[in-house]
Amino acid sequence: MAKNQNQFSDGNSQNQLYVPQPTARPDGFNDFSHLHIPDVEQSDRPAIDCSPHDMRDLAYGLIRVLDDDGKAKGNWNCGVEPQILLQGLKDMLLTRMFDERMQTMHRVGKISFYMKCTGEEAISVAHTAAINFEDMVFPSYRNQGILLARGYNLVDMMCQCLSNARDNCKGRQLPIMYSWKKGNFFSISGNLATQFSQAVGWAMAEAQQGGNRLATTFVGDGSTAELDFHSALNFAATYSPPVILNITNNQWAISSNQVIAGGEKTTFAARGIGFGLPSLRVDGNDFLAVYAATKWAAERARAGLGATLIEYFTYRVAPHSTSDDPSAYRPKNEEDLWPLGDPIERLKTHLINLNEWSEDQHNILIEKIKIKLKKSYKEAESYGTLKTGDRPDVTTMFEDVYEDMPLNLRRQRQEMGL
Ligand SMILES: Cc1ncc(C[n+]2csc(CCOP(=O)(O)OP(=O)(O)O)c2C)c(N)n1
Ligand SMILES: [Mg+2]
Repeated sequence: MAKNQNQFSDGNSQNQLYVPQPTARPDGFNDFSHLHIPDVEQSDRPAIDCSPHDMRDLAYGLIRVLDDDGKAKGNWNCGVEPQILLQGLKDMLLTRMFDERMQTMHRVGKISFYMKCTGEEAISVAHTAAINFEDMVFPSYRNQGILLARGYNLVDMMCQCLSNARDNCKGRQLPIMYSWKKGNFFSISGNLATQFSQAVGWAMAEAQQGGNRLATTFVGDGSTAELDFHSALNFAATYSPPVILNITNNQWAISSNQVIAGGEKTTFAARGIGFGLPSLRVDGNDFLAVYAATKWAAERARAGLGATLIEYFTYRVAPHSTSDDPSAYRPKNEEDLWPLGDPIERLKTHLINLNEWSEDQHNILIEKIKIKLKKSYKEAESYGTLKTGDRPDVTTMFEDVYEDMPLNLRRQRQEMGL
């Protein structure tokens, strides 16, 4: 390899350390023209029992259904009923507006932290539409769209972020680290990628017990560098449990570009090939493509054919969290140049083309969601905010982990005089 600006050495040895760099830094310009975006009609749709070896190209291409004019085309166009698409549009819009509302609540000091998923709404929402409510989700922290698409109570979601008296996590979790048992949504873990092995283990148990539910789990591009990700793939390939392993490649892991997690020389979907897993790379901003790929993986899992790895190619439009400032590490407005567009706008255009939707209906929906969010927030705030209201009782911090409290915890509680 020729020496270039990414290579570092102490000057005395032959060896050089290569450190990949993002395409552009804040003082530069990135229009993503280096990306290869294949035509919508280019990807084959294999049978669900296709051997992973015979479908390797799908890990390097990009499954797309919606073209630039909002028309559905190609082998992955599975003719989804308009009702499902309309519900998807509503859920994506609710997700985006929920995020905006909560971000504002952070700015005025009502919550301590927030994470938006702007630009990534189709991944959570279309995926949820393509599986069953009974299927078990092991999420990342950027999958609030799954909760909203499954109909989780808005007030409960807000109370978790407010860490108030109605917070079902009793103030023990960071805001946005939701948990919804009845919604088959496993508690979000702050330790990146642990959910991958948990999902595979859960799916192995489900298979062993002869159940027909599947597990689905999400990690980010950066989190694929964690060992849990690789051990999960190994177990998933070995035991063929009913699990969908999803990677959201939104190009960034806080300030580290996806090249630092190994995305420069291959795709994240291609990680599956070495393990013998069927692997798909999908346009994450295309609701219909996410839906079709998920359906394919779910059918495969339910037919007893095992796990599928899916990479969703997208862009993290918002900062990593309310603690982050992307202007320190990426060009301003890079998100506007993302070549795969905005998932909400793309589905909206498609539905307008089908005469199933209109600009007027869209604007009315926005107003309705605004009112619903305002009303829900008012109610949530009545249970307290970061600065006001009741907190869960301090004694509760010893509860809920063990059925019978072990001696060490009982002693600690006594030390507190309780
Ligand atoms: C094991 C572990 N290492 C590091 C962190 C700190 N951390 C939290 S989020 C994050 C970035 C993850 O990026 P990515 O996986 O791409 O997901 P995204 O935020 O883009 O959705 C890091 C490094 C953590 N929470 N857990
Ligand atoms: Mg990321």
